[in-house]
Amino acid sequence: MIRLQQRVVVALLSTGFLLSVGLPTLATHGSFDGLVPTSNYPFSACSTSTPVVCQTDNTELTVFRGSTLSAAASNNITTALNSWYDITDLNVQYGVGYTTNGSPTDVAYGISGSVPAGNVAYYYCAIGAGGWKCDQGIVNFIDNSWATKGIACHETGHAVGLVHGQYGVPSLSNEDTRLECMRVPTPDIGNGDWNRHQINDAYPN
Ligand SMILES: [Ca+2]
Ligand SMILES: [Ca+2]
Ligand SMILES: [Zn+2]
Repeated sequence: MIRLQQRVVVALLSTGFLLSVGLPTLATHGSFDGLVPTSNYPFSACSTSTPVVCQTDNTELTVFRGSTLSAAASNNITTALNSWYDITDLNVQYGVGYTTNGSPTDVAYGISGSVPAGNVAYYYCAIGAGGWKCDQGIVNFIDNSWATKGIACHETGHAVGLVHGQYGVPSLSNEDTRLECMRVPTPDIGNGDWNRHQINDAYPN
C-alpha cells in the first residue's frame, strides 16, 4: 500500500516538472516515436525520387567521407559517428571506397552545390532497399563550415530514420530540447537518450 502511494507521488511530481517547463508530458523516452515509419510522417515508404527519411539497411553502418570534405569537417563527422552512433546497436564501419550499386557504403558524406535552397545540409536516399530501407544514402553540406558535429549528428539521424519533432508521435515542436541533435535549428550537440533508444528499437542486434 505504502509503496503504491509513493509511486503515485513520484509520477505526479515528474508530470508537474515536465509541465512546468512547457514540454508535452511523456512518461519515458519509449513513449515517443520519432523514427520512420510514424503515423505523423506523410509518406508510406522510402523513396529515391522524393526526399523521404529512410532507415538504413542493417546494423552495419558503413560510411564514406568524400574528398570534398576538409580534414576538419571529416573529423567532425568521425567524432559524431563514433560518439553518438557507434555506441548504439549500429556498428559504424570506415575504410571502404564509394561506388554506387553494390557498394557497401550506406552513407556518403560530402560538400555539394545541389543542396536545396534554405538548407545547410541535406540527406536523401540514392539507392532504395525496399519498404522503409535505404541501401545507400547521401549527406551533403553546403560547405565545410556547416559540417559541424551537431549537423553531422542530425543528418546521420535522418540517414537511419529519425525525423523532426513534428513528424513524431506524439507530434512535438521541432525545437523540443529532448530531440537533442534532431532539433531544428540544430545545436552542436549529439544524440540524447531518446534518439539512442529509438535507434536501438529499430535496429535490434
Ligand atoms: Ca549497411
Ligand atoms: Ca547498404
Ligand atoms: Zn533535418
